[in-house]
Amino acid sequence: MCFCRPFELLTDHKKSEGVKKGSDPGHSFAAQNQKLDMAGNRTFTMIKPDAVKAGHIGNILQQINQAGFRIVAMKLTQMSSQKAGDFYAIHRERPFYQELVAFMSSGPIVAAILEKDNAVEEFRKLIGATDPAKADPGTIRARFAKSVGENAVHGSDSDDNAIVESNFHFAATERF
Ligand code: DAT
Ligand code: MG
Repeated sequence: MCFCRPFELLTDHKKSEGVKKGSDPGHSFAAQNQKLDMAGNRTFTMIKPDAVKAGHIGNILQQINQAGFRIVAMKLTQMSSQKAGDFYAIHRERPFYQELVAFMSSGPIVAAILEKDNAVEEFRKLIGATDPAKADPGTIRARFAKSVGENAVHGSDSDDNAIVESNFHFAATERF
């Protein structure tokens, strides 16, 4: 099976940042359907290696469920440094890029697609600011993150990126 087919669907996502094309476990036709399915009500998340190592998977998923998100897809997986580099390609010029890629490939993560009305914005509120020291009390990052670099969870920053990032990690047959 080849996952290297160019990902034409995504070329019109001018606002899309980060994830490189061509790393699609969902394949092009499936991805096209997912694009229709996801508009506005889905986001993509990762529970990052720090939080997985610290044993916070259960507590974080509980908080996500209690906030009204439905889990559409979920897996425990580990990104290679190549894959983490592709996922965060938008940040490649930033001084913390190497550190970010090393950290995100350092151990297992939980990747998931989540569903709720206005999912991207609602999930960003639930996780709090990038720097846990600035995150509102009770947010996932305030509760579980160690530092700005090791901040427990990822959340997509736009509907377009939610689609791109979901397609990066999940095939159509892995979504329910
Ligand atoms: P967010 O994850 O809140 O969307 P971002 O997209 O600006 O934040 O950055 C992506 C990740 O990069 C972030 O979750 C952790 C890391 N990062 C951001 N700013 C950093 C910094 N100043 N030092 C180290 N890592 C940083
Ligand atoms: Mg971001």
